[in-house]
Amino acid sequence: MADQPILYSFRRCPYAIRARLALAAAGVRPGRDLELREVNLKAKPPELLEASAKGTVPVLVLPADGTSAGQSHGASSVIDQSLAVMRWALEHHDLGDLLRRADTLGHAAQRAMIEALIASNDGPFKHHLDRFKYADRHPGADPEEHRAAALTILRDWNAHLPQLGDRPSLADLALLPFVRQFRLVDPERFDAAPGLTAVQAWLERFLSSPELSAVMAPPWAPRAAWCSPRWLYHLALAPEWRVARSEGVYRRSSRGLSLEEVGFIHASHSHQLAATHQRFYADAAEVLLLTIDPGRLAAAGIAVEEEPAPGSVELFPHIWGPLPLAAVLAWEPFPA
Ligand SMILES: N[C@@H](CCC(=O)N[C@@H](CS)C(=O)NCC(=O)O)C(=O)O
Repeated sequence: MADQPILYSFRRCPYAIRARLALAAAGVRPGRDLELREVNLKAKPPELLEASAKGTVPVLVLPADGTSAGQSHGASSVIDQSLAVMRWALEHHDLGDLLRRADTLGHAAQRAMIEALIASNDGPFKHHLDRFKYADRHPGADPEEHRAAALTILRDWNAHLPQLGDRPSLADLALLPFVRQFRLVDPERFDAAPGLTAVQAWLERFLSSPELSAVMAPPWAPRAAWCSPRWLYHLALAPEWRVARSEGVYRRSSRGLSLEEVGFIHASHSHQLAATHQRFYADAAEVLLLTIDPGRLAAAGIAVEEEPAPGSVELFPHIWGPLPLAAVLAWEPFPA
């Protein structure tokens, strides 16, 4: 496991989707050929930020002897742009000739068109998509103006896509996740938009394709975020967490026991979570997983001790004091 490539990914991110599509097309299988780490973008694991400080997904971390592509990062190398991940995957294995490398008549022109389409997507189309989809994040932007500008680009693609032939290319994998996102803002209007027959049919094929389904489901897209061994975890009951959020501090130790009764708050390391859940919470409703940053506990003056659970030699992290909300990076239903 340790010398497998690691892919940091986020299920719905179009950049991560295109990377997963290319890796899957290259025959890569999570679990067998790489370790997939689904990321919560609101609580990025320190391992991701150490590999690539800019903190975007996808990021592919290759073991020392993986390849010379990407930036050197200690013993491993890191590819932190989705297109570079796609090219890395397909340069190793490109059965369908998605890169159009075969020396066939017309392929040089197709390669140039692939580049042009990707530049158009990653530049202007993405710009307008963001301002149409997330108008609230772009004060002053008129979403309708940006929708119209995006449609103009799509009409241009509508004229050019047929020239890439029937077989999928790198451009299909690179563009489709973004067109999918554009459609999702207002599917009915997209489907009724004139002058887009080829693009609409192209997207429809993609939406019902096994290739897309495969990368939107486990093992390519787990429902739960990866648990870092650098963080601590605590299982909480939703009503008790709600009380904590209103009071500003969490004071439960374990199921049915308070911090005052026990003296410390029980917690788990990532590898202990499943067993802790099984042992104490399997029959509980509304269980939440709290992700705790031990650095923030230390900053708040709260000690964490590794101590054996009663009747066991296994060491668990014990939080010796009330849990400040600021040390909780994320909470989500558990199991996801
Ligand atoms: N140029 C990058 C862009 C990747 C990107 O922006 N990903 C988004 C998610 S779709 C991200 O990670 N954003 C960071 C955040 O939301 O904090 C690539 O092609 O990989």
